[in-house]
Amino acid sequence: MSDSSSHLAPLTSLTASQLGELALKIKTWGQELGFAQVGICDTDLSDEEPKLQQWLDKGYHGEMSYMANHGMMRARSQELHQGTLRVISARMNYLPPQAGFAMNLNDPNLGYISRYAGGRDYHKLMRNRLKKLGDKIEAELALLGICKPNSRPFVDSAPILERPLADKAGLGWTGKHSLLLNQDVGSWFFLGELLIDLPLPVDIPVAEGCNTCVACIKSCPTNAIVEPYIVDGSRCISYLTIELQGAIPVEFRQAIGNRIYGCDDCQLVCPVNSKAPLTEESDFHTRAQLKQPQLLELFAWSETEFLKLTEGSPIRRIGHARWLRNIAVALGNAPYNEAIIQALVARKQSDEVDIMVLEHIDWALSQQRGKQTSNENGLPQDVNRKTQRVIRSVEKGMPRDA
Ligand code: B12
Ligand code: SF4
Ligand code: SF4
Repeated sequence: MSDSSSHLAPLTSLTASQLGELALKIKTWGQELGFAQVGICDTDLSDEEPKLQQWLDKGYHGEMSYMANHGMMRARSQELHQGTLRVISARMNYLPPQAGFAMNLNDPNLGYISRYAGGRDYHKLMRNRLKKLGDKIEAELALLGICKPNSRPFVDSAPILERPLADKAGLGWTGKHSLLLNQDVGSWFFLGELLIDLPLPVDIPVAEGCNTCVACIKSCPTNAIVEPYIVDGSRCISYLTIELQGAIPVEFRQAIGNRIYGCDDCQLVCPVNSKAPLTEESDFHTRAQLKQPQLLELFAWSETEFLKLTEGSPIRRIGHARWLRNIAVALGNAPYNEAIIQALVARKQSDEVDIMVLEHIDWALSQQRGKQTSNENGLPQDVNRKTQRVIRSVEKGMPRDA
């Protein structure tokens, strides 16, 4: 019995004009599947390899050992998925409606959760859509009598330099905060890729547009943007509250303020984000219980409640202990309040806290008691100044959400 695919012509039989038409269709299908933009680039990231190596040599990955594993494969998509000739890079907007940034950052009794994390986890949703894009390409080629291409979707799930690929594919430029941003839409988007063995025509990168602006560098609460375009991951609040397994170094605790899961400050002060569109995916809307949440309420969640209320959300992956650790730090940073002291003391008795969390609770208690005796209620001036600058720029630049 003959294999039906044996009647199909090889991929190499595609003409340049057929590949050009296919590239245009891929972009239209991408938008139909909910991506805001799709671009195409080749796999050559050899310019990035020495920069990635330097970043690792300086230890900027902290405890994120996955960043150092796999050698330079991260910059070599053709090694990650054999036969890859092109990367189809796609971005999806995630800014939820009623983000309420200013109100949230201004009230130290509320917990601030990065706006990418208040809804459903993006990984699965985007990977499924990229897989569908691959299916559409396959179906189109079948219509042309051409055999199946070899493609594979990725979203932050494998050793791959997503941001430099998206930069190369023309989706935006790399900002001084190291994220990708786009003149028309800002930076509130996720990235994902479809690796494919088709020699599609590539897109042209866009010119960098930060010019003389340094707002993100000046506003970063922990000075994690150590040079333009270079983030010391081990100082970033996103790392300290999400990636770091153990204790949060004391030197960063006050600067964390009320940010209990990730941080958006470098994007909040970015002038290019003033035009950012809201997401079209209701899955990325912030869940009711995570909108302007009271720290004391979140701190009272048992492990069972935490698991139930964060089901399907990226927050779940940090687990209950790190959740309590982060909230304890924020409670330590809140103004003196007897109810906070009582909640911290009560948590110490619960069997849900381990030694690591206990140490953070003790730190928070010492901060609260220090404020009780000194009548000083705020955080150090330099910490406050930066947060106030972020709040002012949200109020000025994003009136819709302030
Ligand atoms: C590890 C990681 C982190 C780490 C380290 C951050 C970092 N900047 O590397 C931590 C946990 C801190 C983090 C935080 C965040 N992350 Co993150 N993260 C990643 C991940 C998994 C890998 C990034 C990476 O490869 N880093 C390695 C370093 C070496 O790469 P790099 O920072 O881009 O460094 C390059 C530049 O320094 C450049 N360079 C050096 N010198 C110069 C000079 C010039 C002139 C230029 C132009 C460039 C340049 O060369 C280096 C190598 O390419 C990617 C997903 C992925 N698989 O790619 C998501 C990703 C980058 N993160 C993302 C997001 C959304 C965030 C947060 C906003 C989340 C939050 N709200 O808390 C923050 C933002 C912090 C920040 N300013 O970077 C998105 C970014 C989307 C976008 N619009 O760009 C990604 C792409 C995930 C996704 N699939 O959407 N993240
Ligand atoms: S996410 Fe926050 S801590 Fe991290 S680089 Fe941006 S401003 Fe700094
Ligand atoms: S804040 Fe300024 S320097 Fe930073 S990414 Fe935005 S435009 Fe570039």
